[in-house]
Amino acid sequence: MSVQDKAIELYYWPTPNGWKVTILLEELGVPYRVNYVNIGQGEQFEPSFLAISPNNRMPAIIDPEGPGGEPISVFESGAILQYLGRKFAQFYPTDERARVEVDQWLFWQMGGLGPMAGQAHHFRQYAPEQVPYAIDRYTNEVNRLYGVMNRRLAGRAFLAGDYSIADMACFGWVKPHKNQGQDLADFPDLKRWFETLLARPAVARGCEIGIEYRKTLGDDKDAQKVLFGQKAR
Ligand SMILES: N[C@@H](CCC(=O)N[C@@H](CS)C(=O)NCC(=O)O)C(=O)O
Repeated sequence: MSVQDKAIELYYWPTPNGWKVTILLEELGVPYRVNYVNIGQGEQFEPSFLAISPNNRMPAIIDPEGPGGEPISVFESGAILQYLGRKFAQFYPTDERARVEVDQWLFWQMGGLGPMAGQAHHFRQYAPEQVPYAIDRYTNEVNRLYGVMNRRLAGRAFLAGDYSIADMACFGWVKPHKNQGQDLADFPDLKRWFETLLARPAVARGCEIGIEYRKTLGDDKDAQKVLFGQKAR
C-alpha cells in the first residue's frame, strides 16, 4: 500500500473550524488529502458528505486506517482533534490529569469561544441590517472570553501544559480577532501566545490551505445566501 493510500481524507473549507484540523495535520506531518467542501455553494448538503457529517458542517475526516485497521469517519472538529491526538499520541497527553486540562480548554473553545466569536462575525460582518444589541452582546462576550484566556496564559506558555490541541482549537478563532471587534493590545498574555503560534511554520501552512483557491471563486454575497437562514429540511 502506498503512503497516499493511507492518507487521511480531510473535508475542509478555510475557516476557523477547518484550520484547527489542518494545523494539527501539518504539526503531525502525516499524509492527508484535502477535499474542499465549498460551503458557499452548498456542497455541505450533498448526500455523500451528509453520510459522514450529518450536521452539514465541515470539517470532517475519513481515516482509512481507523481502529482495527478499518476506515472510520469523524465529524465535529473537537472530536477530530481528540481522535488524531490519540491516534498519533501527540499534542494530547495520555496522563489523565494532563488530558483533563486539555479537554477543559478544548471544550471551552467548542462551547464558548467558537460559537460566540461566530455570532460576533455574523452580526458585525454579515447580518443584512445592523442590530446594535446583538453586536454589543457578542462583541462583549468575546471580549470576556479573551479576558479568560489572557488570565489563563499569564505566566504560562500554553493553555493546558505543553502545546496541545487546545491551543490549536483556540488559535483559529483568535486569528480573525479584528472581525470580532477585539484589540490584542488589551490582552498582552493572549497576544504573546497568539504570536508564538503564528510563528510556527505548521500553523502558518495550516491556515494557508485553500485560501488561494477560495479567492478564485464567486462573491461572498452568494455564499451568504446559502449559509444563512437554514432550517430543518
Ligand atoms: N461544531 C462544529 C462547527 C462547524 C461549523 O460551524 N462549520 C461551518 C464553517 S466554520 C460550516 O461548515 N458551515 C456550513 C453551513 O453552515 O451550512 C465543529 O466544530 O466542527
